Amino acid sequence: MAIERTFSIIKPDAVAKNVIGEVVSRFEKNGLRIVASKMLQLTKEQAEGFYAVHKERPFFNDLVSFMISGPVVVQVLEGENAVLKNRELMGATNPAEAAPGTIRADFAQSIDENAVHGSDAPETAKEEIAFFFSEDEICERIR
Ligand code: RTP
Ligand code: MG
Repeated sequence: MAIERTFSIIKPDAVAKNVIGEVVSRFEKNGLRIVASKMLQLTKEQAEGFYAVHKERPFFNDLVSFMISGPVVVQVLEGENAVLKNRELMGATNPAEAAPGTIRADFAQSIDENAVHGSDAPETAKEEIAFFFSEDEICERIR
């Protein structure tokens, strides 16, 4: 299995709850390595651009408002099968349906405020990483 990269956001609700470390710890304990990381306050334009694929959905405006309601942590995670592994660790989009022990089951309130984002495929991971990080902000895997 080749080493893969995925893109993660610790969303404003999880940052406000002071569980950045708990979330990162789930990644690290499950074989994902942080190779890039920064905390930032998204602008409306950034949030709209990042979620452009959902532009026509009824929840789009609420989603953008939520994503700019406070700082987020954006990260690049690296590891075997990183995209799928992160999706498994996050749990279902709606925390009410997320498996016990997943990040969303443990830290999320609702489908709107659901603690984390993770890329849904290697191709989207590439685009999402490039949206937030330049190549020189991503560190080589430590072997
Ligand atoms: P994400 O992109 O944030 O990792 O979440 P996801 O793949 O599990 O869900 P997606 O379908 O891509 O939706 C993106 C985010 O939009 C919000 N959402 N709200 N009210 C709703 O029906 C609804 N559906 C989606 C969620 O915050 C979701 O994470
Ligand atoms: Mg998604």
